[in-house]
Amino acid sequence: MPQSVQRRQAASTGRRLVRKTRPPALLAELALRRGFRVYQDPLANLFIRRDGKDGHHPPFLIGSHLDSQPTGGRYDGALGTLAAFEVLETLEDAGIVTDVPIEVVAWTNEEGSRFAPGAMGSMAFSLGHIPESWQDIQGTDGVFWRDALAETIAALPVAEQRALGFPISGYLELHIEQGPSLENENIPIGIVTGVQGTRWLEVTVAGQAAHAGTTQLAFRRDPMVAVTSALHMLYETVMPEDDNARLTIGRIAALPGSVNAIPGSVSLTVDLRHPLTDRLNTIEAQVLAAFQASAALHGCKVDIRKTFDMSPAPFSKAVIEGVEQAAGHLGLPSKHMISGAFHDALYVARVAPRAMIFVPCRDGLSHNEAEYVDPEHSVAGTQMLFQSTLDVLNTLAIKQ
Ligand code: HGY
Ligand code: MN
Ligand code: MN
Repeated sequence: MPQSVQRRQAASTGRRLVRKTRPPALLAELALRRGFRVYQDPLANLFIRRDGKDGHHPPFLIGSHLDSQPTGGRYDGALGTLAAFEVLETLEDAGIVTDVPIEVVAWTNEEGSRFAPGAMGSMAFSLGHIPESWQDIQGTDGVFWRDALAETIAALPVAEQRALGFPISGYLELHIEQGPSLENENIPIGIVTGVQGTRWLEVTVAGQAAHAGTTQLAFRRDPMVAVTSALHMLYETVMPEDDNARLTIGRIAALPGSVNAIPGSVSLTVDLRHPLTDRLNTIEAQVLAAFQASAALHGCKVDIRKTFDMSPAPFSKAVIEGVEQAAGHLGLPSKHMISGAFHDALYVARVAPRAMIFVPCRDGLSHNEAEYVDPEHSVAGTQMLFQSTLDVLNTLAIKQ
């Protein structure tokens, strides 16, 4: 059958496949067609394995995540996961047999938007167990995490089950920068040397629900007043006073949420970021003090829960060297940089040598449906992931 007909048939099968399956199942299906092994662990982390000569050597992992944000884009996580699969296919097509197995990984719940904390898949993988406290986690939609996890695992019967956490020889992740610096400097490749720290707080200020029309100021215990004055103070100080600090209130809700009732309580999320742990500690203390003082002033009570605490972490010198070599081999301009976003590579950092590769995204926009990557940057990033995988196996002195 002529190649052109084969290609047309493969394309139409691919389109049919895409219409009917969810991303993990689609990726698993494509992997099985190529003869790769597909595994899933108790956190629904998805692994696609291409064996090497020495099947007993811990695999080298490349990948990212497939989950997204409520108004997420098409590249955050997906680019790194699909590029990793492309690397596996290219090794297969080129008949390159690495000594060590190479596995593509798609980590579960990197975003943490529906179920906090983020990076649950890579966190549990690095811990080697599922934290007991996770059994009670409820999503923003009220669904229990444990039920959503069971459903996700059941939705991929083609995957072989494997234990949570196993030795790996290294990890590389391609990701969009999610910021403007590469695009502004017209540099196609970022060599990521570390990730800043992240903390999430859930704040609930409780006052007294009352009638909006009949309750004079002196009789109000209005949590919305307490919250807005605390936020005003924090917005005026945290980021204006420290260029590296990030403070974001992404979710806020007033209960009972009636137009003519003073709220009984106001709940909100706080996302704090900084490259330095002691600055994160100072800013977190500032946030707590602001809400406590403002709640007391307005006759309210405040409850603050920390739902995520990801310390800043550097990436590995040997892996960074491999990525630098790859940029040299490919003649691609690059620059070292710290990641403003957190990534699964941060938790993998606890169990293996690792680094990341960034490519620009238009206007630095991410966590937005307008997220976009020029095709030339997707290609450059994927070539970098391929070449870096081979070069890093060298710099980590892992036989190829
Ligand atoms: O929030 C983050 O930094 C990541 O994009 N999930
Ligand atoms: Mn991501
Ligand atoms: Mn993201």
